[in-house]
Amino acid sequence: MSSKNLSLIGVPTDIGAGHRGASMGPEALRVAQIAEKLTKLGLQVVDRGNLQGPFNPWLPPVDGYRHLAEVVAWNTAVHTAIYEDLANGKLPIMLGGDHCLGIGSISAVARHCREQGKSLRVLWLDAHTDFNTAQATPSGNVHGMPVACLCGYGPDVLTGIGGTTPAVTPAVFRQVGIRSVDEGEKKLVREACVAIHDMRQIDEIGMRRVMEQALDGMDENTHLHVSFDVDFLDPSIAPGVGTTVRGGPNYREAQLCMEMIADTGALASLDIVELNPAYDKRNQTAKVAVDLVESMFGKSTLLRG
Ligand code: Z70
Ligand code: MN
Ligand code: MN
Ligand code: MN
Repeated sequence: MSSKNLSLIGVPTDIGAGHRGASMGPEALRVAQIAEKLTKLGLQVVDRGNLQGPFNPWLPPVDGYRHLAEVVAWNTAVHTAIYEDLANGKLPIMLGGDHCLGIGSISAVARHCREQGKSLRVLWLDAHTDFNTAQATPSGNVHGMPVACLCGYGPDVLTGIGGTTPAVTPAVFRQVGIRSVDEGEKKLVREACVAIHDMRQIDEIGMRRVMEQALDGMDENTHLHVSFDVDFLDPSIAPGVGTTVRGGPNYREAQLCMEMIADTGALASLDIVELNPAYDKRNQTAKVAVDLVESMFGKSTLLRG
């Protein structure tokens, strides 16, 4: 792990979600001592507090999007904060908030990489591909659309955040843990050729080989961004999310995944999203998420390193 300073940025909103409560995610991660635990690993951590944005009006979708104006406002704030941290040599960790915020964070990371001549890899840990469009979405919830928006499929007000449309090409993504894709979304994500490592592949060849594939082809010039949707994890260890989908990685598989991320030494930015304390008990899901984030930053269990 490089000697980068970590910066925590809370984004307390559920503006793109289908259930209320992800707005409490940043505080739950703080209560689970994310800053203290990362500091104990020898990292420099500064908590920048929370970004601000519009209240969630909880209205039905309009033209295929729920709360589009508010989603734009939050993502614009995220983009600015993450871009600024990266420009200052920090390693930003976004404490979400729902996954629509990945539009702001990853567009900022992509802009930083363009300006620095770095290549970008985005590891998308999620039960969902999040590749819906206004036409394909069953819900209108923008947290089901960030990957499509980042690839240029979406409304101009979202695809244009950061100034370059598309923000990224589908080739930067490696999606791991996928097990819930809507019918229309399946067609879109296949046509875009997003690299998907679904649960069947994890079952068949194991997390180790899946992660070897997902991290393959990176070099010293690669900026690795991890977008960690907590619903990636099996609900038996992570019930505190809006949408549980059974059949996810268990604790040991997830831990190996995180350890292999640490081993690359390339991790340069991170989103932790979709944690929903309203569905949790005794903050256990936040604790598991923090524990796994420690592994992502090099906490090793045994005689390695
Ligand atoms: C569904 C939709 C979703 C969570 C993403 C679900 C999307 N594909 N749900 N993350 N928790 O409504 O687009
Ligand atoms: Mn940099
Ligand atoms: Mn997601
Ligand atoms: Mn998800």
